[in-house]
Amino acid sequence: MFDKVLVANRGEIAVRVMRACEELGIDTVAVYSEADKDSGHVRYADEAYNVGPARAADSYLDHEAVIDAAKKADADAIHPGYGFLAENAEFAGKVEETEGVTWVGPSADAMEQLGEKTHARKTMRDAEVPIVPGTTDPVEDPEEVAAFGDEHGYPVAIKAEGGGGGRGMKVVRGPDEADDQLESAKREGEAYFDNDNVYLERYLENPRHIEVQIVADHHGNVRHLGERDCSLQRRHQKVIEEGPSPALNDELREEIAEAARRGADAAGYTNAGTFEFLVEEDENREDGELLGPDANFYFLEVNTRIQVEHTVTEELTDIDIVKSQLRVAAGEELDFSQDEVELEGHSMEFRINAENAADDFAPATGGTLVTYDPPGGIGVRLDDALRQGDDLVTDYDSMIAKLIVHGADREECIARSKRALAEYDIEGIPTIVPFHRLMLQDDAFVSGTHTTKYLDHTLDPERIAEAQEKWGTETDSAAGDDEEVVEREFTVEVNGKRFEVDLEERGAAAIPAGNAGGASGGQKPRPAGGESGDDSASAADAEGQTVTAEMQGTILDVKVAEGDEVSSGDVVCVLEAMKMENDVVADRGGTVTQVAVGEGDSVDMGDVLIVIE
Ligand code: MV4
Repeated sequence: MFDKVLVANRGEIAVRVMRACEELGIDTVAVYSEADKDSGHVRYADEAYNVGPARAADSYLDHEAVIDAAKKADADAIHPGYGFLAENAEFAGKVEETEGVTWVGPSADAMEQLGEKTHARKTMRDAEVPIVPGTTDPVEDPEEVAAFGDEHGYPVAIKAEGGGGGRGMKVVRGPDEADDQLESAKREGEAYFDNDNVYLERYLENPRHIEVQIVADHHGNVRHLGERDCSLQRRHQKVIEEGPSPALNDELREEIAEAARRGADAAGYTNAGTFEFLVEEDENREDGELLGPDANFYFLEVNTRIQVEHTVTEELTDIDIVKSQLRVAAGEELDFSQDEVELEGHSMEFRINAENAADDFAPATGGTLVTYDPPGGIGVRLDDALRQGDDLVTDYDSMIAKLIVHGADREECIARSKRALAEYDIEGIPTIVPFHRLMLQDDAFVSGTHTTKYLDHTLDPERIAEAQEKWGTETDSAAGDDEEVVEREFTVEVNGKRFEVDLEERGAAAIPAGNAGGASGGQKPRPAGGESGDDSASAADAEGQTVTAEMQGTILDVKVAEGDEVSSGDVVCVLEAMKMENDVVADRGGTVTQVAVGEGDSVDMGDVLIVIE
């Protein structure tokens, strides 16, 4: 086994990996950026190395800086966690070539081959793992897209060969869209994966998202650890994951898991990985009825890393997947057979994101954890890296913690989750705890009939606003008024009984947070004239309707000019953010009176792009 492991990551997953190391008697090395000098993963590690400035490209993604830190620390392995360098075959290859340092993950070769989606589809087809009907070779010509649509019907998905996780996928609903969508998919593929090859699949309208956890060693042992249901997603971001899936019967469950095991075997896969599938939902499925072996399931892609939601599987199987990764990388043989993998009870993971769900899940722009008092008790696990008093680091993703709940069955798991989320006390930053509490009393989620379309297309946003009002600790942006609201909590005793009293005062001067009364924390107001720029486009005021950037990114294209008439729903510009091209649309019609951005400009979240009167 290794003596010292460098964890090339931050936040909860870095701490998660270090915890496994600690239990195996392995010393831990953290790397950190300037923004993370005081972060939890740095405090947890035995030693820590600064790898550069806040910008991830200059620190956590800097191959040489990370490998240099491993050499300086004399670490004998690098664990990448998820995100950052985890699925970067080039980096894995560099680690493999570094004398004395082992890559904790699949081989660079396997990562590269499975990362090329057409190659992965061929491998799976040959291993008799069902793939979505489509092409296994790249398409070049819009005619081919239309021909495929004619033959197999619309919609057709165009996907980038190097893509995955929702990046580089375009949907074609009719022959007239083939041209534009093909071009856009190729452009995204070129921009993000240096590869403009794209392929086709039949687009499934309303699938469930099921994924199977795999672990495999270097001695030919491949095990599956059952499935997770990740259908509850918002704009390709998972929010709650659970296992076993509430929609599958045992026969179908076994078929999908065994297909994944077969696929991993055929690909010569090692270490931990996840096989993603789409399962076609049956529109006429009754409450309590499950999808059976007649349901269609299709392989989508392999995630060649430990995933955020691996914890769900750990709770069900009692197998520490991170320890398995370390053991396999060190050359040990897996010490359990497939028969010994038993799934017990039901588990759910709730991602605790510092976002305001009522404001379109806007990430917090700063703040301090004035109160951080997480739940505990039977069946409750918390993976996090923050403690009370910490400042929120907003340079990376918004997930600050994961709450993982285990129960004897789904019903107990739901009741326990409600209890745990009600106990979770966080003040100073917004979180999506209220949203999770809403889901636990939502008919579609509780009955397990939700699909990947549910959050983006079906759930009424008004209900999220109500949940935020009821359970949120926020008082400012969620309330939708600009007036300063000061809240104080008092405890009063009347006739020997305690009462908690909340007082609200509107228009009063703010009182500092963190006092004995525990002022309710909200999203920090954006600094006037500050870097996060609500007001950086100064000409935009209450007169016109402003179209603002939903996220930080780069303007790829501006579709309107001053004086143009637009209608509600018209695309006014294209914003590249989070590695995707996003159409920015006018939500009201009118005349464009100002175009505040040009092609190539970088914009921050909240910046004004266009003004319409
Ligand atoms: C699809 C699909 C429907 N049909 N492919 C999105 C993420 C990427 N891994 C693949 N994705 C999809 N591929 C075909 N042929 C629908 C999705 C999809 C989706 C998949 C899983 C979970 C959530 C999703 C949300 C929208 C679209």
